[in-house]
Amino acid sequence: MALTLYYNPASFFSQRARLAVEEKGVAYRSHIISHPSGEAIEPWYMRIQPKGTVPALKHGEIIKTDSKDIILYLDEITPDAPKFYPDSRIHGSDRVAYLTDLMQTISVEQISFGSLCYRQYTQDCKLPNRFDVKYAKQSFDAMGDKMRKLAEKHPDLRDSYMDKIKVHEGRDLTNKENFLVALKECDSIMEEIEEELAQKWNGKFDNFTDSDPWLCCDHFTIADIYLATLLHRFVLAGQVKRMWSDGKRPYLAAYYARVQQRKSFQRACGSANNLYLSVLLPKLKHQIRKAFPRLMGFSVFAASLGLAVYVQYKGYPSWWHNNLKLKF
Ligand SMILES: N[C@@H](CCC(=O)N[C@@H](CS)C(=O)NCC(=O)O)C(=O)O
Repeated sequence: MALTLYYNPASFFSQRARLAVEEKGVAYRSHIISHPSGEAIEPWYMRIQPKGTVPALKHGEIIKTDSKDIILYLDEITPDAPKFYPDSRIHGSDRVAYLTDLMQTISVEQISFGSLCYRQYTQDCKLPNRFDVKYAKQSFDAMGDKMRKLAEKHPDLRDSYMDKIKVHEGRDLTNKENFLVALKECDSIMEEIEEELAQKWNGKFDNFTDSDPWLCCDHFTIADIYLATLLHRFVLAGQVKRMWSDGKRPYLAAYYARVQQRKSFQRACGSANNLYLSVLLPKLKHQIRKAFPRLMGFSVFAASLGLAVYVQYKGYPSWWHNNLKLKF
């Protein structure tokens, strides 16, 4: 049975899930969720993912609604493939657990929103620049209003909408202090990872082959999924200079260069900084999907009207008679 992955190409947590499915090479259907159109809070999606976030994975009746759970589930359904989360018999498995938990503490959303709003702390930021604190607050308020209306209209989803409103109200993604703290915490985590890579690669910075280890093990694990997507986020958020460039953390730089060669990474993250592919196309697709019943209705109406006008002035077309002859 095919998997369906609901995601947005520009979303950080979606990239984790996508990188994982691409790594496993399992067949999956893509359903892109358009955030700007509010698709993630539409009732049909809230019934799949009550938190209204991406990613979500559907496999028959089974639904996974968190990127880490999706990664673990992929391990479960591919018992013969190397494990993202290897068991204790595999050398380096303890480091996988430790570094994954460590990277899980990074507030990536705070860093993304902070980089959008406080450009002075970024360099070559690739995130859309029409975004600022005022715009962010207006969008969050508008989303809150929309969710209140949806909660009234769909009593079965009321609790999910109210929980989501609470989550939104309880966080302050545009707070400058929180952003700077998150960056600082990230700095020290990147330092630990640099040391880990230094031990593993011991002076090797390029010409990697399949026999060279990844962050913790000989194969690509969940820790690599977390690190690869994180480094990619730093690129988009204009944080490369701070995190690894100019010889600051040469192993991290080498890691990013190496992971960029990986097909799975290119497929999972490649379109994230393409405004057309990651924002405009999903928005257009969503609008067409939504307008489809109306478009169909309008087309049938316009065709019938055209035919009626034609018949009025020119009589029945020949194919009409032919069809009638065939029938009777
Ligand atoms: N813990 C979740 C987090 C998912 C998440 O927060 N996704 C973001 C996109 S990167 C989202 O959908 N945010 C929209 C919102 O919070 O309303 C996971 O790991 O999948």
